[in-house]
Amino acid sequence: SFDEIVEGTGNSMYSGKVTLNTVQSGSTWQLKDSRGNYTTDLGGGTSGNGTLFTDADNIWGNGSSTSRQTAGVDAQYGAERTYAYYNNVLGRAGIWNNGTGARSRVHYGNAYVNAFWDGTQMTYGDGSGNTHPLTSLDVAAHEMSHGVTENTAGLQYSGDAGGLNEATSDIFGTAVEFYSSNSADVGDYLIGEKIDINGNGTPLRYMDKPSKDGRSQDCWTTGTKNLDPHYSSGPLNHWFYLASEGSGAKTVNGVSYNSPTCNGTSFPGTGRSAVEKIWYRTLSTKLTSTSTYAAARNGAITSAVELYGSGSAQCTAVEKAFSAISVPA
Ligand code: ASN
Ligand code: ZN
Ligand code: CA
Repeated sequence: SFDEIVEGTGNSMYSGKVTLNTVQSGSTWQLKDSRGNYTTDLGGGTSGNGTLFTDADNIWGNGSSTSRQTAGVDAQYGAERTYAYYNNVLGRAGIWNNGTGARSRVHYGNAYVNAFWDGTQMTYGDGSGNTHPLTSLDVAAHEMSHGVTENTAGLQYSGDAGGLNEATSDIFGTAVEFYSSNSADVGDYLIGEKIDINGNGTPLRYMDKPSKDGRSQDCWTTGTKNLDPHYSSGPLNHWFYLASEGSGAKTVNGVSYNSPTCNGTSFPGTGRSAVEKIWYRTLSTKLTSTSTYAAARNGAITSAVELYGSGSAQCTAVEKAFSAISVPA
């Protein structure tokens, strides 16, 4: 018998009913796509590769944590959509740019409230009460983007570079969410709005005004380098929002934002799609492991010139947005 790639149906926790690419092997299906992205069940363990999810009817999960397949559906959907985004939008064939997918492991530990990339694979905890797996699309794409950063600029996880590293994951986590926007999970400039990690319905991070989380910076300072990367990411997240959407109040996909500038300027955005391409070019051709916010500014402006020309609206927005987060020329 031959294995065959087919289309399956997933009842996800956070993204509604989704299409998955699965492998049919005789009369069972595997949670695996044609690139080799696949998802395994750790069953509460914390080591090993886990057990590949299989199914008898190619309809996966029930949209709730009462089915152990459900977290697998969201993780696999995240891997497939993230692969598709990098491949189709940025021309990168996956994390390693060699056409191969990655393993995702779910049900890590007991009530583990985190998800992580470890250099080879994705791992997801089940969240508080084992009922809120950390598998929303923005979080999954965030974690996989750590793999992309590791295989491009190689930004270290401390100093200014640590903040650039974390923000890069938030930027592409958000880009993948917009790329796959549906009624269950609309594209937004919030991180982790579906996983209720704070227990009160608030998201983990806000790109329009990062300080709304109570810890992240809106504006770069000489002290940014001393913060945890999840807070020194604030200025670059703010830059991405400002360059894309512009300063001030705006509603996108029904979500309202109000983004202040650090220098009192007002300016329009140039659209997310250009800013994503500019930032990916910066990450993959301009930055190194110890790059600073100043290097990010210079690299992004050079990338915008290369992609869109000097004096282009895209270049102007990138420049104004860096000045607006207090990274000087
Ligand atoms: N989920 C966290 C992150 O991607 C894990 C970590 O602290 N590295 O940033
Ligand atoms: Zn991260
Ligand atoms: Ca989001």
